[in-house]
Amino acid sequence: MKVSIISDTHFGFKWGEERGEDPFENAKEAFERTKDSDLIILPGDIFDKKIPKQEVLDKASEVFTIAMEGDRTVEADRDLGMHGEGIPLASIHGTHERRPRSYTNPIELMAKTGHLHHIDNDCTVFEKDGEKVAVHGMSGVPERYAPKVLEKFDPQPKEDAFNILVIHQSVEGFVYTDDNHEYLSLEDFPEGFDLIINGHIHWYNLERFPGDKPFILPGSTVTTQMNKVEAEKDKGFLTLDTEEEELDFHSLENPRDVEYIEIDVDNDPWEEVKQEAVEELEKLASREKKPLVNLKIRGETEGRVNPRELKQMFRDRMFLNVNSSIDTSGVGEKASIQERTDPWQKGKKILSEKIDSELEIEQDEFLQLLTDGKPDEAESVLKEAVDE
Ligand SMILES: [Mn+2]
Repeated sequence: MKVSIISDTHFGFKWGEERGEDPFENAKEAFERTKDSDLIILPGDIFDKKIPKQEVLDKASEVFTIAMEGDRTVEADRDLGMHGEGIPLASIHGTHERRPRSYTNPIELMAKTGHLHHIDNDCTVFEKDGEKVAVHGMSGVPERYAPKVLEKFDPQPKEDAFNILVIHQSVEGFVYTDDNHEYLSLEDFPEGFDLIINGHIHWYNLERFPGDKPFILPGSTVTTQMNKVEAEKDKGFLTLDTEEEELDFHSLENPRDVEYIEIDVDNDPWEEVKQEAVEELEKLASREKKPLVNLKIRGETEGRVNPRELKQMFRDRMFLNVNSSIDTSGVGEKASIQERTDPWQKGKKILSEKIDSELEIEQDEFLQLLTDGKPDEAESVLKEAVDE
């Protein structure tokens, strides 16, 4: 069976801005180039926001339609509802789409309207000419719950099938920094799967396939963060031939380039440093699509670094990010900056400090209910936790 994997398309990312079309353009190419698939797997973060704008849903449905116009060559072991035509899109929802239980997330909505098939802590078996592919899906959950949710889900490989487990989490060894999170680790995954696909992490990595724990990262189709690891790897999608056990990465033909420049300085005057930066930046300034450029100035300069001056100079030719003091290669540090400024994160932190650590409540859900003006429902979540 020919299975394609398209992950983290992030529809709605930078919506309304110059880069707002990037997620759609990139995903369209991936969908067009996988029209000969029997099955397409979407490992989450298909949308960038849990409540996408109508225009984003509208444009996303156009992308899904590309697959729905393909040939249905497989049969499923369950009723796929309105998603009855074309190449089945087997999707989990990611951390960006996740909403509390009583709310509808965009993947659920798209499943109800027949645009895709949602697999949530469940398994659907697809069959073509006697060959079976079992897709087991665990949607994204807050990291610290992931080991428990996976244990409870306890997916078991189906006999006589090619078994694929699809998740959307941080996994130890595949995240930038250790910021005291409890992550899933490779040992947590059950044995016997032919392939474990993890969305969420935006650069591809196929090194562990084949193997005992064939854990792979398809990466995203669009750049959402300017960090070094992401800059070094292409954006694209995967194709899998389940009979030949062949897995291939395909680079997108025309994505926006990401460049990372580092300049080391040792108390040099800013004017000199600027000159060097301009020379480097000029080399990247005539691309068809304005590239994303991360300029890092390492060390002290004599006189103040003036990033605005550089940004202004290149504003029509690139998206420039100048970094002179904070290392953006580590997400941990980024997260700590966010923590200081994002009221949602701040609220969550206070909440988690105040709530007894023994209480197993989903703080995202609890906070969402409170901010949505539903204190009664929030209270019942809390009561449920106390009763347990
Ligand atoms: Mn993502």
